[in-house]
Amino acid sequence: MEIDINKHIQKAKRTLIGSWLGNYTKLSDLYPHQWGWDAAFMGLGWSTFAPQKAKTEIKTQLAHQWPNGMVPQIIFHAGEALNYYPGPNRWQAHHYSGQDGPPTSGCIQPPMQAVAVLRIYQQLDYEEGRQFLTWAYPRLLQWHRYLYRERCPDDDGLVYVRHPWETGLDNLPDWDKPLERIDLSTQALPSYQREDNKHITDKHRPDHIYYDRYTRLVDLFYHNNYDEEKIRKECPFIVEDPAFNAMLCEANTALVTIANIVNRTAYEPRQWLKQTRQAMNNKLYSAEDKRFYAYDRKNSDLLDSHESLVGYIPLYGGVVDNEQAESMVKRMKEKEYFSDQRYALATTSPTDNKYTPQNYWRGPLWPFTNWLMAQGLHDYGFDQKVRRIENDWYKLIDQHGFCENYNPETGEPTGAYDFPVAASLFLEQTH
Ligand code: 9WN
Repeated sequence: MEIDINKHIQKAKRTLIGSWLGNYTKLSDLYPHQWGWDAAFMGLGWSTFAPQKAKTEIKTQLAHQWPNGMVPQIIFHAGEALNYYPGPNRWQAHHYSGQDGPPTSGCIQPPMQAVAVLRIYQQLDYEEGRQFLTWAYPRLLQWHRYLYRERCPDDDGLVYVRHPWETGLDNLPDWDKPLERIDLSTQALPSYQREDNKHITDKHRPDHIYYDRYTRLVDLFYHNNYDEEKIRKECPFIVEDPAFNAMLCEANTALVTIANIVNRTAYEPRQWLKQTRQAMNNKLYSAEDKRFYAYDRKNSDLLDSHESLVGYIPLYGGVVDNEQAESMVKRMKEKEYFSDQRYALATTSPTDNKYTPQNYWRGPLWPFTNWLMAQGLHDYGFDQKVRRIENDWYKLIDQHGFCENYNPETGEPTGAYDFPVAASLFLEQTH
């Protein structure tokens, strides 16, 4: 049966409107605050029919940037009032951020803001668009400077993450090895209460041991006063993630364009772009396996024992040449991402020994990654593959609505329902 895309576009708009709180979009009861890359993704969807709201979403987010330039993973607009774990009291970040206003968490997410800002500009009237860019540009520049100053100690263009939440792809099996290094035996972990599994069944969320590890990292950050140099020494999880760095490349490209529009020199973002692309290819790409791997800085080693989309998201961001793209897609087929047996794209490959089709990032299909992969595949002319992704994704929307993620075997929703980020990315993809 033909899917009525227009009907779903109207529904998607209603989902966004129903989640709008006046200055940002509430994601769900499960995630009742404003999130890092989600806010940028919301900006993309809002820009297709209500660019003013898109602008407000990003302005709200960037208004809470830390003085050191960091754009936090979560802005707790309602403080501790809404139940989310870990909330501001666990992060203790407000003692160190030097920033007024609502508290925030003390880590980051993939830097998709410049991409959103450029898109929003394109949808605004000329004068308003320029004003928006003029306002946003120095803030975006500060954000990227933070990443290259604090998170790129070798000055080689590769930015590291220090918590799985910073990748956005939280419990991929790729992160298991560095996480297992976290010693939970010697020192009792101060107690905490999870909130996520009050909304979503345990089997769809990360296991408890992961939350213990996530919490241990959060505690380590504030014990080190959010001093990045100290954290870098102490933290067992310091990873150069190819997906994060690919998004950074795309954001740098957007920043170069923005700099040109507002008549600033684009020297810095252009240099960053060149360096990061080069370093990704030199250090994270395996010519033998035809894919990227994350790099574990604590073990000076590639994290090459699992098969997940982190290997291929660098099709986004203009990181690879046509030949590489061709072999990466070939490998994706071999690893059953496009198999007719299931919906495309599982986040962790069905061939991986940790593939769990109902558990969060260990198998489920996510609109976030489907969108990134569709963008990347389109850039290299794999339009048939893009159509395959869209067909499966839209079929799931038709059957179940805008969900956070879906079981690729059965299509069953495995996360939040009526999820505005899923609706937003659908609006962007169909625009
Ligand atoms: C932790 C908000 C976020 C997304 C992440 C997704 C999930 C949070 C959580 O929800 O992570 O950041 O509590 O599980 O993994 O990608 O940004 O939608």
